[in-house]
Formats: sequence, structure tokens, C-alpha cells
Amino acid sequence: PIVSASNMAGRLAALAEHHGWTDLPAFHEGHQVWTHGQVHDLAARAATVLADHGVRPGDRILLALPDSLAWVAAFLATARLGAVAALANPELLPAEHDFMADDTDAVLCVTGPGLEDRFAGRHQLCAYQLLALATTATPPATAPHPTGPRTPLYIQYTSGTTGRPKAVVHCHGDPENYHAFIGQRLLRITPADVTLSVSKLYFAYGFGNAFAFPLFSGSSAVLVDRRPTPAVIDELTARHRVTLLYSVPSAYAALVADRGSGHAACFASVRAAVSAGERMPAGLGQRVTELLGAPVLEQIGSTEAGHAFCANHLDHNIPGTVGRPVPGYDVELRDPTGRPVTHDGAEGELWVRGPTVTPGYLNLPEETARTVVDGWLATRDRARREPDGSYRHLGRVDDMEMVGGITMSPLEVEDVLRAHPAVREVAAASIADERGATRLQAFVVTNPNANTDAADLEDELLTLARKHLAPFKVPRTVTVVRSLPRTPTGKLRRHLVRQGTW
Ligand code: 3SK
Repeated sequence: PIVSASNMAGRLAALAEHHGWTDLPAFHEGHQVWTHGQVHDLAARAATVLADHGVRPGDRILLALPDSLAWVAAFLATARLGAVAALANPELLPAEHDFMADDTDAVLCVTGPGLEDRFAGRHQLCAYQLLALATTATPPATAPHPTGPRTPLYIQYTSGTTGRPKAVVHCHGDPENYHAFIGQRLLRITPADVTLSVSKLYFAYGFGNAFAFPLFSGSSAVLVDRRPTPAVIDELTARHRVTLLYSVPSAYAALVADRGSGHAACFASVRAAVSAGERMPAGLGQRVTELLGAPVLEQIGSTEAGHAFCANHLDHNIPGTVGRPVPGYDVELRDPTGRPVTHDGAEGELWVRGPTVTPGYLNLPEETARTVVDGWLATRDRARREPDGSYRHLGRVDDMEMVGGITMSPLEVEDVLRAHPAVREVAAASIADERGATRLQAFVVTNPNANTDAADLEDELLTLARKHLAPFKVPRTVTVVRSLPRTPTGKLRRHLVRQGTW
């Protein structure tokens, strides 16, 4: 592992100088372009502003702002001071933000547009004030505080497919490792690359894609303050000549929906697309490859691992799998008793060991002890190992449903229903009725161009299920819905599907 002993923000500024990247674009925001040199200069001055607001090494600062130059400057300034940035989705509810501010004991909250009054009673700085103070008053740059590779740098909340968010800690050495292992080795990112990530900077996937990789490679990223729609992805990709597109299966499904087959000219510059966050449904990868005219590389990672730990890459891409372990990480499959299962074709829970695995959750020692055991991370993802060493993702460990006393995977049902051309997204779960009896129910989102009556489609899908599934796996009902409950990273919130309300 290439871990740096120095402060991450200082190291990035030094790398930009050393490699001559200072005049190259780093971030595109609207019609503005910020070079690597401008970004590091701004961050050094923003660090002085934060220090003037009382921030000291080891303090925690909550960042609740959308992807923007201000986000990047606030993060790098925090890092420079040796303080810790807790990354919050700005779209959360006030109570969720309060929980994070309390949980992290934040000394300062840096907020985005519309959140000026969000943290009443707390020390707060609006992002535009931070930028204004750092640019107009031009305070002197603050020197990077000395840190080591395992000094805490940032906190990300797990997106919570099941419940209460947990604060995952990562360290100064981690982003450089994400880049060395994935950005540089697997994706071969060069300064000529331009990134567009559907996943936002405050999530693990987006943080690596659109912050760590561009800054450690001298390349650039397009920053978008909200989740881009397919039309926005088309427009931004064409305008900025995006070469690397990072997205999640539900957003790729939306991108291919409602278009004819074949390549779209707006994607001519794309050289590779990456998919993570959820299992890629069979067939979707091929349709995306045709649309983009570029390979789709599936990978799997987690907030606790920091970024991807298994990935396909340009020279070894097996669609339908999440690829082999990323160099630098050890991966094992374990049975429910914790024993490794080693033969080809074995199925089990994925456990991962590597230099970026979190030291633990903030304030949750018992949860940490259950999740990180002797340096191995229990991912709660199920997988099967293929003979070539690739892994096939089989869903989450707690995805299993109990139907009529039999345990079954809802993914099998979902795959059958998804084969219908009118279906874009599907979720199946066993849902308790008013008497407490559980019944398997399926929910589908249709393709926008599907010209089918909802009741007819529901009947057709039940017929399809009866044809391809054992009787106990056939859903009792299939219902057309407008959307499915997903985390902001695109993962299905199965606990909400099970409650039948969202
Ligand atoms: O959710 C994932 O699978 C993932 C993939 C890459 C990096 C980070 C994450 C959380």
C-alpha cells in the first residue's frame, strides 16, 4: 500500500506542484472551471478562516452542503487543520442533521444553500461565507497540520438500508490508497480524464470517484449539486466530454429506458462506466454498454471499507460479477458460523481485510466489535466465488425472506419479473397482513415508454412468475408503483418494502 505519512491536504497540494498539475482543470461547476492550483490555494486560505472560527486539530466539523467547490474547499481546509469532516447529505431532515451534529459533537457546521437556519444554537458557517472570507479577505494560507496515515480524516454515515445511521471513520492515508488501488491501477486514470459521478461526494462511492481520484491523478470531475436526471447526464457528458461515468444500477436503468437500442452520440467521449451500490440486473450491463459504446465495470465496496474491494477492470471484465479482489485487499467467504468456505462455487458472506478498512464506528464500540474482527470487515453482503476468482454478488445477508416457513431469496423473484420489457425496477418482500401472516408481494416501476394498463401488467407478471417459479415463490400480488424506496446511493431500502409503506 502506498500510504502517505503526511497530511492528505498538504500531500495533494505537493503532488499537484510536483507533477505540474496546478494549471490543469480539477473541478467543473456550472460554467466555471477550477484548476488544481486554485483549489489548493483556496483550501489553504479556507483553513485559516476555519481556524479563526475556533477549529483545532481533532475537532469535528459537520459539512452539510451539496457537491460544489465550497464542499471541496471545506473538506480540504478541515483536513489541513488536522480536524475531522463529518459528511452529511444536505437533503436530510432537520432531526437527522441534529442527530449527526450531536453524534459527532461537531464544533462547527458548514452549511449549503437553504440550510442557513438549520443548526440553530450551534456554531455555523454558511458555505458562501466561507468562500467569500477565503477569497476576498485573502487570509494567509495555513500550513498543513502534521498527521499520520491512520489519523482520522473524515466520517461518513452508512446510508442505512436497515435503520439508524452509523458514523464510519476514515483516515488520512485512505484516499491515496483508493486512488492507488482503483483509480490508478484498475481504471488507469490520467490527467486527461473527466469524471461524472451520479453518487454524491458525501457517500463513499462518490467521494472516491469525484474527489479522491481526480485530486490524486491530476484529472477533473464535474460537480453537480443534485442527483442528475438522464437528460442532465446526457447534457453534462457531452458538454464536458466526460470519459469516466460512475453510477448505480437504478440510475443506469433510467438512462437506458425510453431510448432505442444502440449508441448515443452524447456519450462518444466515455471510455468506461462503473456500476456499484447494488447488484446489476442481468441484461442491463449489456444495454448500457451499447448505449455508451464503452465497457461497464461492476464493482462492490462499502462505506466501512472506504471504497471498492472487488472490481472488474479494463483487462478483466466479467459482466454479472463484481470482479476479483482489488489488489491490496484480502477477501474471504464465510459461513454463518464465521468459518471460511473456500471451494469454487462456494457461497457465503463476504469478509474483507485491507489498509482502508475503518478503525470503527463512532460511539458504537459493540457494533464495531461485531463488524471489524481481527482486522477483517464483515460486509453483510452474500456472494459466490467463480472459478476465475471473480465474485458474484447475491444480495445482502439480511435480504432473505421467510415465506410459508421457507427461507428464500427475493432476488430470484425480482429477476423473473424484471425480464418483462415493461418493467424497469422491481422489489419483492414478504409483508405482514393485518393478522400478522406474511405474504410475498412484488412492486414494479414501469419503463416510461411501456404502454400497458397497470392492471393488465400486474396480471401478466403473475402469469410470468407462475411459469418460472416454484409455487411458494410466486408473489401473492404484484403492484405497479411510481418509485421504490432507495437510499441516496441507489440501494433498495428493503426494510421499507417489508413494511409496505414509503
Ligand atoms: O456500495 C458500494 O458497493 C460501493 C462501491 C464502491 C465504493 C463505495 C461503495 C460504498
